[in-house]
Amino acid sequence: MFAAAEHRQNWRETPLPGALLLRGFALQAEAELLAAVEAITAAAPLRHMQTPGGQRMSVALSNCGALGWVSDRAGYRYSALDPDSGRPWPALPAVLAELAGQAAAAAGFADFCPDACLVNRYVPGARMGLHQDRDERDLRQPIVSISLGLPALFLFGGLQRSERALRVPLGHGDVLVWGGPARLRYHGVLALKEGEHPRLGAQRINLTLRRAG
Ligand code: MD6
Ligand code: FE
Repeated sequence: MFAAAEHRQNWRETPLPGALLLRGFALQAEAELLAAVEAITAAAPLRHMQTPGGQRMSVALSNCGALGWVSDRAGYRYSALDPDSGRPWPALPAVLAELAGQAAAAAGFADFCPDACLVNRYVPGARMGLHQDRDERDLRQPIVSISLGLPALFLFGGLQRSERALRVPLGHGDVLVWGGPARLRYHGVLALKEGEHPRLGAQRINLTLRRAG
């Protein structure tokens, strides 16, 4: 049991083969990360996209990097332009690329060089249904996921949607790297619980870095 906050810092776990959870790994760059999120969302405001089925997503999102993940009635895809502004997404801040590269290397993925960073904002009640990440060109490349703000329960399922999912708590500063045999696992996030984070208030921010193109 590593429930006490002081024991959760800098702890490594392997929830499933191909996945590495680095507890507290992002705290080393906390101030720069929060400033980066501010800058990105000032240039490309968080918005609720539509699913291909026409539902409004409860999670608000933005992107930075050469490619951004978007969803609308036509489907999911990566786009070099922000559909709201018609302009390129903000550049990927160096602090994000560096942190992601270090986390990926710790998980055995050398030379991870992300070109896309999805910024997701959850407020209490927001959730992400089970899905697979398969819009990226090279599925041998891992994904690095950085959690900030309120804690959430991450659902880590199997290769079929029906498989029972593991529940992994993700807190402020935790970094989850996954790839290899875990890359196509279904996953999601349970509805965020009410709460107040000292730095971020009543929200959770998730940054997912990928090599999309
Ligand atoms: C989230 N994350 O944690 C949603 N996908 O808010 C994802 O959908 C995700 O964290 C692929 C890899 C890591 C992730
Ligand atoms: Fe995902």
